Amino acid sequence: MTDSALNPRFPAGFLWGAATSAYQVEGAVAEDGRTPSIWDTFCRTPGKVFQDHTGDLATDHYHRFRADVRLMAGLGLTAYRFSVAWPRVQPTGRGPAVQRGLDFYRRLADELLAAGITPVATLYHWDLPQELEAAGGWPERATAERFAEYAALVGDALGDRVGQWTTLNEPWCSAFLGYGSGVHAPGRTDPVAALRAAHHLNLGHGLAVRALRSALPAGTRVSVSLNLHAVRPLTPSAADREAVRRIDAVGNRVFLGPMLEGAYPEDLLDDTAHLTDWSFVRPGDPEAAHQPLDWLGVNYYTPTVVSATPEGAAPAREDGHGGGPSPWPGADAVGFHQAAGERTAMGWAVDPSGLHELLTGLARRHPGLPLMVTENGAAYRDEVRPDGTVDDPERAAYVRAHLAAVHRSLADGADVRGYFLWSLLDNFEWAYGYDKRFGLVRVDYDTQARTPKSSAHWYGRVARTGELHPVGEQGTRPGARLTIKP
Ligand code: IFM
Repeated sequence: MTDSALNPRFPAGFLWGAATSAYQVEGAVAEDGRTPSIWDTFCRTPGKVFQDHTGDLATDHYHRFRADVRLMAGLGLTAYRFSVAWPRVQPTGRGPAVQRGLDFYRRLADELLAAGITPVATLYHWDLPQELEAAGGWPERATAERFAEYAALVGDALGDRVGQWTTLNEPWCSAFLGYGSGVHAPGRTDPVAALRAAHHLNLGHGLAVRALRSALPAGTRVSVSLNLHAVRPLTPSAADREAVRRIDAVGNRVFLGPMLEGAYPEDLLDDTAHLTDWSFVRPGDPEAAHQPLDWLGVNYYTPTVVSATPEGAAPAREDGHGGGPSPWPGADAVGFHQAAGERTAMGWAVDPSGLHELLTGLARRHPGLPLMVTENGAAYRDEVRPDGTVDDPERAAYVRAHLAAVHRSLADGADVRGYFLWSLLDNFEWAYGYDKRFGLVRVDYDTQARTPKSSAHWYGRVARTGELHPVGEQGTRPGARLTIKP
């Protein structure tokens, strides 16, 4: 048997992508009319971000996108998922669009199409215009309405070039890390504001899907990307299984319920009844959030292990900094634990079975709904060798194991259409600043030189062949070993 007969093979047309988001890579925060987002403000609040790092320059993708597209093409990637910066195209969050801002995304999409790479645009990856936060932010209904107007503007401008869209990236983080635990912008710590934000993100998603559908040509695919939690009990006890139910409600079904089924789960309403009566949900809202989707984006990194009591457990926060208010309204008594085994530099356990569990679970509950892994990847402490190269077999092994889980999910009936590795480039990792590197491509932050790591060459080979080669079988392509210097 040849090697290739042993390698799992993915279906023809499977999208092999990498992902980024605007604030994490673009830089150029004050160019061409862009105004501050909540992340610009948060980064300037002392103590919120590692060493007070900011996204001011990030990876300078705004100016270097052509070289970055060449890198992707050189590797053999077939899709690129990027996000549109709301404060770049509609600086105050209302009113007409700024053409210079939209032009950047037009040029980016054109460059991708010319290189044979499918553009996948995310409308919102956490960079709310600061003016909208000043007016109340996501806890206010008006923000959902503004989001739909923004979606229409972007859809009108890019619909002729971009055929795949996702409305929100990880609304759980926007609502519960942004307004609950406060470890993300805007840094508020109010559980009721977090629940209100979750609802207005659900509503904003639904209104934006409608707005996109009327702005986009027929056949355009529209979706949302959720960071779903593969929740497991620490022990088989009934109490720990009850903790799983609570976290599944406020971690997953708070979005899956309205978006895919048109209703909030009754148990979530009961768990949080001591905090709010949910009267901010108006009649017809859950139905408005429930719009037909062409696929569902799943972002997955590590499982979530919970117990009935917090004793001996890590604080109920996902960012690993410890302490502080909980991002889980109605689940104060739940303890969080690290899954056993190897960890990434984020301290997250490596466990691809969680991805299989999510994909096959969704396929069972929502038959006929195509799925896309819109994020998966790992931060490691990469070392640059004296010759400037980076060998990161642990990242390739992480990705390979998760791709094997995707392959098993396909065999088990999940209709998975593509995989987007997080991330194309080392970039601004939110509260961790530039301390954590998720990239396939090393970025030297002093010079902005890009160097594909060994994982990039390995992943490129997988993308070019559609086969899950063993780690270490890199294969090369002209240009793929290139270091792009500033
Ligand atoms: O960097 C983030 C991304 O912005 C959203 N999903 C998780 C990634 C890694 O933490």
